[in-house]
Amino acid sequence: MHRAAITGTGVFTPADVITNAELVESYNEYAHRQNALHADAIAAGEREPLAMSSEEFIVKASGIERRHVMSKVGVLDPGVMHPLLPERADAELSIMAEISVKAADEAMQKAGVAAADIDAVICAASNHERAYPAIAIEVQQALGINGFAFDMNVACSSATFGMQLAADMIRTGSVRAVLMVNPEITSGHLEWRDRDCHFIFGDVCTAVVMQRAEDARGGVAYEILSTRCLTEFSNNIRNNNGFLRRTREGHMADRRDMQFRQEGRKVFKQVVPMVAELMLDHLSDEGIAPSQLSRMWLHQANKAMNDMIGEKVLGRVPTRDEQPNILQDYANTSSAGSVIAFAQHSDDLPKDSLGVICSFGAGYSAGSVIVRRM
Ligand code: CO8
Repeated sequence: MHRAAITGTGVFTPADVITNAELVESYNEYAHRQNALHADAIAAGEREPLAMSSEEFIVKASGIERRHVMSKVGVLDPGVMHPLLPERADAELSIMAEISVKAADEAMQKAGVAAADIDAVICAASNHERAYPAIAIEVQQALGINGFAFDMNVACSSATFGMQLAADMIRTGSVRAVLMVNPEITSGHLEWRDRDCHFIFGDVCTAVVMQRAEDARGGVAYEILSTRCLTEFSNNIRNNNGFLRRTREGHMADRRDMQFRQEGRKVFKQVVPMVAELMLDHLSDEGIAPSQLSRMWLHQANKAMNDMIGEKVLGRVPTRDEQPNILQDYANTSSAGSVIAFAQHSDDLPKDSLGVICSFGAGYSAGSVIVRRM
């Protein structure tokens, strides 16, 4: 058996930024227009008026201050309320592959590896822009990587599940090195017209190079000591869009359930204990006391949620150094969130420091990856 290690990370951050102020202004204008359009039905008591959104609520409920998106123009246009991304010809690099290549370039450069050193590409994300061919195979071709590639989707836990897969393949010897990319264009499936969730998500792409520990070339590297994945079915986070859509009567209409929807309160209450228990059991089974952890890189959905999980795991409120958040700048970037936190806050820890990368989300799904600085 070989030892597996994370040897490089990359983050592609889209240039467009939407502040809470901009978001709330456009949503409220949309709500005013809808209320004016349906004024008679509202006056007759046949329809509820849309309530206004507020910056104060967003920051207090989530900790999110801004988000990056691939294109802000359509999102902020009260007459559109979704991103507008030009269609690309089949011969062009697709948008998910393009941002994957950008993040991968950084991760491979940090790891000091060339395309010839990689044996497999995994594209792990919440949604893929088409059914096939796999985005991962397109990335493989664009980067000139040999071997094989495939897409996988476990929503917000895609990256940690991808790490488990890659680590297992490296340990057993079927590959020497894996490139995982997490292109999350969440703006495409977020319902920007719903004030309960319009502030939650942002776009990004992360990439992680994983290799045999003995192949690490001296940059920042973390050995993957152990991984654990968990799923438990729940309809509390759901999106009904899919390839059977046109087969179902009425499904081509503008339906709310074709975008992301959730019971946010229920998710909060059910997922916090599930994740804390997963992390504590995982650490205990590996003989690691929570007090030995130098850092936790958690999924970036909600600041209060992370505070509660961190407190349950450590038995006290973690410091910002022990549990860094990036969600204030990126919002929830689904599977990429814990990887951004790791990429931006892992250079400074001394050799032998222990940490956990942990994600959680739709499914429900949760993944815990225990790492040690090499
Ligand atoms: N402005 C002002 N008021 C608002 C707004 C708003 N924008 N939105 C809601 N309110 C009101 C509500 O109507 C409610 O009013 P009232 O008390 O009168 O009923 C009040 O504010 C409180 O609302 P909530 O109870 O909903 O507020 P919470 O404190 O629970 O906060 C959150 C809402 C932030 C959604 C919180 O519940 C949360 O973060 N929950 C966990 C969410 C989570 O982690 N989800 C994981 C999903 S991510 C995932 O798995 C990936 C899926 C795939 C990617 C999809 C890409 C798009």
